[in-house]
Amino acid sequence: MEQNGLKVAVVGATGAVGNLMVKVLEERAFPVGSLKLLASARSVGKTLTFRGKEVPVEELVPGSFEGVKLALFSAGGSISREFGPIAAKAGAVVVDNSNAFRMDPKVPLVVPEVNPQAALAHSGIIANPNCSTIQMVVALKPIYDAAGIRRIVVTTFQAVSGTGKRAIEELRNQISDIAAGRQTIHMIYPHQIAFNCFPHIGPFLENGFSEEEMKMVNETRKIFDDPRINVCATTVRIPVIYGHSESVNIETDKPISPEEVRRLLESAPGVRVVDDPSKASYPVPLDAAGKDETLVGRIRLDPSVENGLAMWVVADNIRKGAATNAVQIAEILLSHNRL
Ligand code: 25A
Ligand code: L14
Repeated sequence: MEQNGLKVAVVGATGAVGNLMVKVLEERAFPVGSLKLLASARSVGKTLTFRGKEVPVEELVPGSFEGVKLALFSAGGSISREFGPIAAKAGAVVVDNSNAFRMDPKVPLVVPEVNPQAALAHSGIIANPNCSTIQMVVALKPIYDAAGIRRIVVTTFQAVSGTGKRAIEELRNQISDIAAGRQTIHMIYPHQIAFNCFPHIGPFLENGFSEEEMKMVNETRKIFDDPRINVCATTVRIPVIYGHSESVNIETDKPISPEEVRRLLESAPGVRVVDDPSKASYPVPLDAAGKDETLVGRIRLDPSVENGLAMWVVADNIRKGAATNAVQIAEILLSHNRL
């Protein structure tokens, strides 16, 4: 079975991100020899289609990783903390999509367009950053290299798919309930999300920021390996299913014009510039959904500070923000014969 490829496991395969990981492995022709789909006992009996074949979902147990070379995890932090080290000990390289190991100094935090080399320094576990951080740093990397970045002020407009399948259902159900004149119910979110928005993603911390906001601060510094970058984030949930949008204001060390930024971004990996506002051309989540690129537009000077720039960044949060980024990390290892 494995002579034509590697044994690959997907943990959390029945979830919103895990499902897409399976699809992205197929789309990108990743050399999978055999695929192990793992989830909780609740999902045993389900199957997923991979390369036209039905693959059964198995229960995740400590013995699941025998012979596995690559394990993609997306079943939440507690599962990663418990089973990530077990998979690594069994000889797999773990690419973990949860928050469990991201700030661990021994664990690389990788966005292939920004710090691909960091992936090679792993000791069994590599962390996939938060979706909001990934798309922002993909867009900022060319500017960082050309002019330095000292401060970022970002406001996000985040899709419900980041929270998982049950949040997608909650938004859909509320929309049908409203259309039918029924009362809405909310179980996943603290408020009705249909026809609403709220600045509340993850729990709030003592400093007044939410966990999601502090992920953007800390992960950005780690990925750029630059503790000097100041970040102030406000993260907002909006009633969109796929695709996070971000209003990003930056202060660079050196002056750089919007024209130069546009030129740099036009040749940057993983980026597509969509920036002709007079024709109503700017990134929107419905255009980013289902694609792997980070869309950037509304690039303009911010005259309120020295060396200020403003822009609008949109990407599919469960593709580039999760599944695609994880598979790209595995591709880096593969290209260095490290799998
Ligand atoms: O544990 P945490 O940190 O609080 O977070 C867990 C959450 O992280 C989400 C994930 O959403 C989950 O809700 N998540 C993952 N990656 C993310 C990302 N990048 C992310 N959120 C944001 N950004 P999900 O529903 O898409 O994925 C859940 C997957 O994890 C598997 N899983 C859960 N517990 C497990 C486990 N696998 C192994 N062992 C465990 N103990 C989960 O499998 C799914 O693959 P499942 O079998 O539990 O779920 C199958 C179906 O059941 C639904 N469901 C989930 N939770 C419940 C539920 N139904 C009823 N009650 C529940 N409590 C799922 O919708 C799925 O369809
Ligand atoms: O840390 O609910 O990767 O949208 C990002 C999305 C946490 C949950 C992470 C959401 C997740 C968040």
